[in-house]
Amino acid sequence: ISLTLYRLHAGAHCFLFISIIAIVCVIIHSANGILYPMESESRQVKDLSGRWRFRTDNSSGRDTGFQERWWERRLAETGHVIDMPVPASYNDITQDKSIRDFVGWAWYETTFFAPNAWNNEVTNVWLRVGSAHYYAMVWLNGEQVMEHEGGHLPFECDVTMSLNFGATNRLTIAVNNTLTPNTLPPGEINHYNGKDDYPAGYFTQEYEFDFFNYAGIHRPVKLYTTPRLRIGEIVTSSDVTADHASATVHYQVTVTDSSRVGQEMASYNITVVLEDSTGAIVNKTSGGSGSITVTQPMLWWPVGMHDQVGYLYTMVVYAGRLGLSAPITTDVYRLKIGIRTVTVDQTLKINGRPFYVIGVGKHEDWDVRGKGFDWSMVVKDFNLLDWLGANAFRTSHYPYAEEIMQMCDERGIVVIDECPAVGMRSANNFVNKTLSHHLNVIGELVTRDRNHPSVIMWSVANEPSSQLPPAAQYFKTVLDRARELDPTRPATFVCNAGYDSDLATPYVDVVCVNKYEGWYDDPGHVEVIQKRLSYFLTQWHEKRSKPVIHMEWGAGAIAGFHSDPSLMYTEEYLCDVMREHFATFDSLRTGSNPVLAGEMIWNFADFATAQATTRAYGNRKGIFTRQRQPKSPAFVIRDRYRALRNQSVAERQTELDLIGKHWWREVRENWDRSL
Ligand code: GCB
Repeated sequence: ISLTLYRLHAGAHCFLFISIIAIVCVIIHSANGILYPMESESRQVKDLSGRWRFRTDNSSGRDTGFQERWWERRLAETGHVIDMPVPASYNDITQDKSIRDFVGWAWYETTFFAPNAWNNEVTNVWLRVGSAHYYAMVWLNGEQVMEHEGGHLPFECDVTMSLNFGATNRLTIAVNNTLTPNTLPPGEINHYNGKDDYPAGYFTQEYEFDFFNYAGIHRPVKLYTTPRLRIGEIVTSSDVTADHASATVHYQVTVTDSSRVGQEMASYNITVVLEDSTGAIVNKTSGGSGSITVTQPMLWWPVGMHDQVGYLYTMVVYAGRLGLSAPITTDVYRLKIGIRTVTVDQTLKINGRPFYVIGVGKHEDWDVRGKGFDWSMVVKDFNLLDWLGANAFRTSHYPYAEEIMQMCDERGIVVIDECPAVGMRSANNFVNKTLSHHLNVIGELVTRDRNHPSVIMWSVANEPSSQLPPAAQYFKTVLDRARELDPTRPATFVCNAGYDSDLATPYVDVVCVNKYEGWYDDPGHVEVIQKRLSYFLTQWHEKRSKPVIHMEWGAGAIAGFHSDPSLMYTEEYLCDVMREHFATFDSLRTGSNPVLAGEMIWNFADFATAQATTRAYGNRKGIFTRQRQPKSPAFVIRDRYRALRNQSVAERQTELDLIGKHWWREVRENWDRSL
């Protein structure tokens, strides 16, 4: 029995929740291993997505659910429940404004059947929540099994001991979307107590980031089985020789054995087989860590750099116990990997070749489902990226669903993978409490995504007030942590402090900057864009001597608003802003020491924000509407991105031709010599 003091809000009128919770099973939501649930000979997956039961706790302290211990009985017995899809944000599902704008604990419940076949000596059953925003507590059959802070990242635990096998099980999840100065992203609750002109008990949640704080269970909740002796974590990386003739895949496998805690690794047998995309075996080895040599490897290339993009191998890992005569395999896991390198010198390089980013800033944001994972929307977005000719996006401003990362691997879309540290605009965000959570989040993010070849860089934050003195040490610490956890990728944060005032970019590997020339700067004056933007980007480059990516630029354009000559908010205005930016980018991306390593327009599509006088039904900087229809600027950017993409394919072809000629000359010379 443990006493959990649960403090949710900073400030004098914080909600203080006291709950006595019996914790029977060990709570595991470790950064040590959180492999995506995959089926195999030894693993089964059961998806609990669907229609769950739901209610918000509308009590003034939002604590009735804890006082009345709602997890101990059917949610419907505690009060009125409604249908709620999982995964989805709950905000836009109903016609009820109080649910859309709800702040506090929202309660979810579902029931499922656990097959008797899972009830045996050798099987463990895991419960995994893909993500829930922001703070989640999970009970199975009335028993607390997990809690987790932070949206956008998965958490899981072993629920074998809490399940009713051959019977129905009740799963209760309470989710709280309250943000404080120390959450990521941060926010604040403003109470209006003592203000006689506001209703009694009135409060609002405020935040500095520019997207709606959607809440709920955003990604699928799954049960999956593993043998007691299971593969807990696989870490891979690769080296490629300069001539691309050979590669080495390094791996490390962690095995855990819940039936024999403390067993020496030496008593386990691990076999690693590398298969090509047809399933043919390339090479194999054994042991908990080691490397595999691949001759003439098919490298992982992004869109535009090769005619075969997104090539993936499968690493098949077998783990077992050493038997008396032969090893006994218990667990099998198949991990898709790509062989590629990322390096940064004067510019950003993939497999030793310069890579120029032509991308978009995105959001997980869709009509009705909010930030809820939805295959139709996800596949549509990838088709639009292809239509545009983009080769990259940033997971602005939080980690995206694992399924999205898998599609990036397959489609050769490069990802700059971002932490949910956005809106850190005041000094009280740069304190130890936030820092320790930030370090945890980086751990969870890197652990989840480090095997994705598409991920080429970690972004630890977006637009923090990096001109404030505490930001320097703060960001040095988080950037170092990212590089320590993953020495194979560069790390950065996205900066909008001035080149003469920022204190934290000395610690990044690539300078990533946001600037809205012609919009927030010099609004309405497209005629100054080229001169001012070129000056700005060149200053950054000279100041830090690192490659620069222009990570956000753009302008609001409301679909259907037109004017010629253009005016702000019309489609034509964004087209004009684009043309001026493109001319500038072209002058800075070429030459022997190019200033620019990439460009990303903000944003891929219109998205929901908090209501504000500066936001007309959300943020309208999308080149697509929120319903994914193109505005006229989408065609302008498509012309550019497709031309750049085809140009790099053509450049690559020239290289191949040269290699071909070179090879033919060598054959001829050898032939001549032998005659
Ligand atoms: C920014 C932010 C992004 C906003 C954008 C805007 O700099 O990084 O989250 O949505 O500006 O449109 O204001």
